[in-house]
Amino acid sequence: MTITAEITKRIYTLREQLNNYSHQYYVLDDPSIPDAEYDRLYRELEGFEKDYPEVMTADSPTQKVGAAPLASFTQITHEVPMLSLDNAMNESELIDFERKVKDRLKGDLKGTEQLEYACEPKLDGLAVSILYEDGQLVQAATRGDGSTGENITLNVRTIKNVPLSLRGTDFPKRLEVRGEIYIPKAGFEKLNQTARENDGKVFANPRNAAAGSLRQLDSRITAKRPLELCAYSIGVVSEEFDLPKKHEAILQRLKHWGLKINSDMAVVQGIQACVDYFAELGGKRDGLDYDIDGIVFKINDLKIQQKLGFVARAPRWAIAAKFPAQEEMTLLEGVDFQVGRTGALTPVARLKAVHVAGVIVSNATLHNMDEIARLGVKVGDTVVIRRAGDVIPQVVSVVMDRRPIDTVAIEMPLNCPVCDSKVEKIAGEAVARCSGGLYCAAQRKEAIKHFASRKALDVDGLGDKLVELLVDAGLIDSFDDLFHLQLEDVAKLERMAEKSAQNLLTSLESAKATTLGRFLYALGIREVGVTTAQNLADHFGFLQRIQQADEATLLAVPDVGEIVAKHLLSFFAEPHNQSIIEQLLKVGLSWPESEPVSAEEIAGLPLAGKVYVITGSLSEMGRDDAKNHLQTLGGKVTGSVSAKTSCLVAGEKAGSKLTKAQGLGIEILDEAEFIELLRHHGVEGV
Ligand code: I6G
Repeated sequence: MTITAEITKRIYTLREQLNNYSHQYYVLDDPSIPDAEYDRLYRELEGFEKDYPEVMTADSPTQKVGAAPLASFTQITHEVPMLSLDNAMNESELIDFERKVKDRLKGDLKGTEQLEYACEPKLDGLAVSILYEDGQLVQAATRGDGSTGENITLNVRTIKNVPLSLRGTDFPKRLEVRGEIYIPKAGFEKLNQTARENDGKVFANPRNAAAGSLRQLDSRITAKRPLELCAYSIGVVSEEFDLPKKHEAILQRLKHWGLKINSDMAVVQGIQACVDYFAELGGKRDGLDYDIDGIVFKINDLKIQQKLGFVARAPRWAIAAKFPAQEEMTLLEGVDFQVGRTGALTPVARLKAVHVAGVIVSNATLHNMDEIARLGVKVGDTVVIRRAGDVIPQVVSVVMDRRPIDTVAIEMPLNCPVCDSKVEKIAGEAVARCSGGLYCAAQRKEAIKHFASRKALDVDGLGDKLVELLVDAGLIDSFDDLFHLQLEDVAKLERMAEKSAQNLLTSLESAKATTLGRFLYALGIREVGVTTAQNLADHFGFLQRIQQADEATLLAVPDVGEIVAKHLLSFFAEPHNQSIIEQLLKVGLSWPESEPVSAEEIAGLPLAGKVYVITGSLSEMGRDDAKNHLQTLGGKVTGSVSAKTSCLVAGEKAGSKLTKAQGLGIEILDEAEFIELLRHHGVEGV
């Protein structure tokens, strides 16, 4: 086929558009078109390039899919060595850094002058060098030993936010961009989740995942990994090129040429402001989208940088202030098996206490026996513990070269460690369960905690600790016992004053007036969460109808599939459960009964057919209340933004869902507009 001028023009337009959209999405975090539109344009370009291979260029947006595997990586010598940074492990070392800088600059500084610093989060990834010639990406290398690195050009070319050609025309003939390649937390979780499901390689942390992904000889594998680049400096630059005179201005220039820089960076005056920035970002560390291990502070003025120069392999004008490590090594002293509400036995590592990220850790989860097999861990091993954010500390690997000869294999007990009932494992399921049901004190405690929890009966003042005390004191065995508690018995409990005991009894009395949805959820039927319980309540209206429903009738309820139906049927068929329900009704639990809402009625509601997502924090009501109001008006509420979402309710500090909704052109309501919508449809008290 011969190509026409019109098609050639279209190909160039498509490339430019796709590069622009990709830049908006990956670099500016501000997409302007839905993903589906991007995919359509991409496929159109792909089609043309297939029909007219002669128009293919190395920088086409379609060239990010990887190439045939290499036999090995070649070596690249860095024209300008890639340095490392000195570290400051605490505030006084940071203050000391400035003192040394000022000493060296003596005479060059006016007495009162504050030094200006650029502050950048130090991402936990891999340092790389990317060389552009005439605006085209021609080479990428790892840092290696600082003088020589590995040629990873084919891999870096597949990274979505690394431009294959620089934007604009005002770039130097040769430009070496330096930065960190990393995997954001969300991408890391997804990558490991998929690996677990497919028996693939599970990575210990985002840094290892980034390193493993970047050091693939087959760049088609790299192309599938959620890698990103954050640029933080430059190396080689054509001599004749006039660069800005401040580090921060250079970063802005890199951004202008299409490279992502850190949006949390700041410029501050004086070292005390650096200390404050360190504390502020430290406070936000767990909430960031990416892992950081510290903050890099750089003298912002390049002339001063030049005066200070280098020592050994590190610049004198920069320092990395480190946060406490999120990983530490310690000894696995034993493994206990914890019994959950549904009887699932979770292996918990008992560790020699160790400080991790500022907290003493002596327990960590081992998830299940499959995870223990995957780690190859035994009691007596030295293990690596990771504690990131609010999540439970995890055992991420075994230090094999520290393994003593007398380690002991970890085995699932045959009987429940709490009630001695048999432990059962269903083929194909990763978890093993205690078969004791509510006979098992551990399951009883967890079941009662769930029964009293906020989304269930919401018994004010009945927290986890108190439930444990009540069960251990033999005062409660089942849900209904809660409603027979006597003031004098409760008041005798450890740290329970008579007033608190009275408050508890009052809360229990008020909790008796509930809703059918809450009651169903409180029963703790497997796989029946808040939404399914509410759907069952809406669909059937009366408890008795749910108890008597057969499989086909249950399957007609939204959200109820075969597994949930099976759990419901076996729960209501169990005489013990029937008796619990009877007892609860006898002690006075009640809810307003209503005829089920028919499909016609739902279709007639004002928000019928609309799908809402709620994000961020609302100041006037809880998310559950917001959700209930929308559902009462016939709207559906889901957890994630997609093309099916009709409207996003965005409270304070809305994050990625808001960005995605904006990109998809979805209607967005702030809290005031949302309340207005509810009032407009007659919702009272908002
Ligand atoms: O390893 C590094 C991480 C981050 C750096 C760095 C950085 O700036 C934000 N900057 C320099 C100059 C060096 N390494 C050598």
